[in-house]
Amino acid sequence: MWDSVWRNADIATMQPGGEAFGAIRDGAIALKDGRIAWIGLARDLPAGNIGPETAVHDLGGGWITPGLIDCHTHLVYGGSRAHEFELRLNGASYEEIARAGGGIVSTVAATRQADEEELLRQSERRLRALLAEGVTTIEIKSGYGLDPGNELKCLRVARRLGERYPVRVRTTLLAAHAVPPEFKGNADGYIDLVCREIIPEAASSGLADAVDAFCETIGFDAAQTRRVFDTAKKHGLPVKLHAEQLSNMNGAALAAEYGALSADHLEHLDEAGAKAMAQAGTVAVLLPGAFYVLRETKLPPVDLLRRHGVRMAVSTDCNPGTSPVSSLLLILNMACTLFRLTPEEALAGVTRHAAAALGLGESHGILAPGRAADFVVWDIDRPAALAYQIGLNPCRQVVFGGRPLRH
Ligand code: DI6
Ligand code: FE
Repeated sequence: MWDSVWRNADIATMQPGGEAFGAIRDGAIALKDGRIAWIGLARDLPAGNIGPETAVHDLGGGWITPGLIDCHTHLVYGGSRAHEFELRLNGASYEEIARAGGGIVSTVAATRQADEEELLRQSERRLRALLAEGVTTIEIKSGYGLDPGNELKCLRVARRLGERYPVRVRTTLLAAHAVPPEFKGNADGYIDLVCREIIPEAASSGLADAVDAFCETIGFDAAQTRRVFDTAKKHGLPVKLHAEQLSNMNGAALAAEYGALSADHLEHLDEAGAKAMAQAGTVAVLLPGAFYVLRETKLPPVDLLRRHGVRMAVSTDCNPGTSPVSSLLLILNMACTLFRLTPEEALAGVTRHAAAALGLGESHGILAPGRAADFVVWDIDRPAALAYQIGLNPCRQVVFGGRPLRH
């Protein structure tokens, strides 16, 4: 017997290749043990599996989508960078602030100073804002600790958020985010520490699900990135990369060479990088929040990615510097308005493509039998409304692992 049936709504399954959004008009979903047991037209629902214990929910209209997936966040960090927001409004560039000891390094001080409980308290309010908008899976990076103890502290906080809230958390070690003050001028020495201590400990403790790096003029170069990737692979961890954000360092091609789950930002991506990503199946994670906050002018080459069939995800990049954004619905709008994605591409970017960017492409991000029963009921008249309206959260009900959440 099924645990529950949800009917009398339209369903955007996000299955590719058929109807737009994989739509099933006037559909029904049946759930069993936290998974989807059946999905289809309500008129075809096999009644034989509905027993006295089956909870039947008549939704009275609206749309159902897969639970939203925010696949690139730096959500665990201490402090605020609002003062830098003011500096940038007075003309200072992101790079200038970083070189003057601000930027990532200033958040590092605040993150190191905060103990685990305080870091959890500061981070959970950002998580709660995302969950209120239907996020059911989230990636959370480290990257503001920049030493073994503090990097693992950030990953522990990320894991604890997944235990404390109804959300699937995938953690990513981003120790190679910036050179910490104690290694100023000695990036290679810091990469030694990352490879000899931090990655092995993050892997052996089970605290990291993947490893990331910031390959950029103000981050790490290709050789240093390669060392991080080699160590990650040695410890059985998949990789992803902040690539081509402010310049072209052929980071996307390097990520593709390592079979990276994703290459992220990509404003400066060229055709060679797009081709390499397509061949490797590496997902392009587009981050319009950072583009908007930095007032970038170089758009990521969406047409190039389309032409080469590179899957595109979109995400908040929630971080205190370049994307202090805790709204994935706003990012949907920015992906369309700024990057010219279609609403269907944008919604795929926070469902099936975001799942693929986290290595969850076989189990999440599409509503189909056998997959996770993570979905959202929205008060909208069409899926495009999720990208269209700003500041009006149409989330009516979230179901996580088959369990309806109190809203
Ligand atoms: N690129 C970004 O935009 C963020 N990290 C990265 O590698 C910025 C993080 C910060 O400014 O705190
Ligand atoms: Fe980022």
